[in-house]
Amino acid sequence: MRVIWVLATLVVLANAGTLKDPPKVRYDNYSVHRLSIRNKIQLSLINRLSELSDKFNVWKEYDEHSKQVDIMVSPAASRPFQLLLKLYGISSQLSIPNVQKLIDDEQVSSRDSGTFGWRQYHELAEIYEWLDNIFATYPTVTEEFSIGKSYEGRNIRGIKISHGANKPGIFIESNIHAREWITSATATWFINELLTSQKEEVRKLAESYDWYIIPVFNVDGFEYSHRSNRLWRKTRQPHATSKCIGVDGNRNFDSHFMENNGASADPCSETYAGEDPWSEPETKALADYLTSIKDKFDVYLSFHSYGQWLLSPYGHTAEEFPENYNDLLEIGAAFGSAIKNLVYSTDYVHGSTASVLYVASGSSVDWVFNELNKKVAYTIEFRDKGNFGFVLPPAQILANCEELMAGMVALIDTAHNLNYI
Ligand code: 0X9
Ligand code: ZN
Repeated sequence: MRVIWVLATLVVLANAGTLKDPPKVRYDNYSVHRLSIRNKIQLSLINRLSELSDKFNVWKEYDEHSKQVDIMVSPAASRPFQLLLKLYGISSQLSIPNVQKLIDDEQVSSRDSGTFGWRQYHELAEIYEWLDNIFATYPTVTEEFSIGKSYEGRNIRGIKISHGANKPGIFIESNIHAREWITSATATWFINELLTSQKEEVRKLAESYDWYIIPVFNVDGFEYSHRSNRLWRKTRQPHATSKCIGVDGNRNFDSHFMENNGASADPCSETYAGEDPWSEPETKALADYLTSIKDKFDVYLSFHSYGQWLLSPYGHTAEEFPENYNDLLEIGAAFGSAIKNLVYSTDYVHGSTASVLYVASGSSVDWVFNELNKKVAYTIEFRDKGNFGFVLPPAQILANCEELMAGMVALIDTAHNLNYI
């Protein structure tokens, strides 16, 4: 009897295992194209394509600056896609011939032996284990915090680094978009630098401010992007009325929610705003936490990829600009030139989200700027310009980190000189 019981349990567990870990989505011969858009007709065709069919996926929406769109096309749709481009006179460049190859290369690249490092991307469990180690190693200057739990019940953890009570604070939120793995890789590296670097400018950053950093905000989506679908962006809460899952966390904040087409009402869209602001437990938890510490920080940064942009408010309109926009531009220029001066000569473009990129409503940065009145708030879109997109090779993690540090030193310095922090 007992043997049967044990066998039955094993069968159930085995099935549960397969249910939990379905095979990973594959992107064999999916290609990414950079399209140059010259008029509204061309743009609406491209936007319709991605709405109508899952054979197309926009990686980077049209922006006024480059007038380009990055779109991923399934192999089955490749020929009709080429015909449509010809018909509508859209010029295009192939930027990634086979997305699966990039995903495979990302996995086989040299693994750090045993220890946590920045030559590879890590899963959530590894990042949390590393965080535990950090708290144990630096108990006097670090403090653990948790903003609450995700839809699937994971802890959304953060670290506070402080060298004395009540210094001006800087808050970093990272990996709200699941597939943007470079963001948590950079956030963890940055935490490590604040704690270990001997460079004078880094020590000054670390010791003059209180740092609040959430390396992986969209924990469910991040886990899903590792286990099932490398290109997952949204949260993981299902909807009552649609088979599609999740919300774009960066459209779910209660600031100009859904305004000016800056988000989608379609649950299957990558920029679905959710039925209401705060429909996602994650965004609600972050807003509550930020509100509870609103007197403790002056600068808010949200890490994203890709495109090499430093984006300030507003996201919801390109017609208006914040009162302190000139200061935001000055800080942005300092960030950009610090990065440009490094050996990689990487170009970052800065400006308001809606004027240089596209209208994006209900983002975390705009909510913090408008509702918590934090007047230095930026989205940072890390490397690259489209040759790798979200699947930035692990060999580039450290270069991106270096760029972030140079940009951060300049950003905080300039914000300090302008009396914001
Ligand atoms: O669309 C977004 O949410 C961000 N770009 S991404 O390609 N990483 O998805 C831009 C966010 C812009 N920020 C504000 N609206 N403030
Ligand atoms: Zn993003």
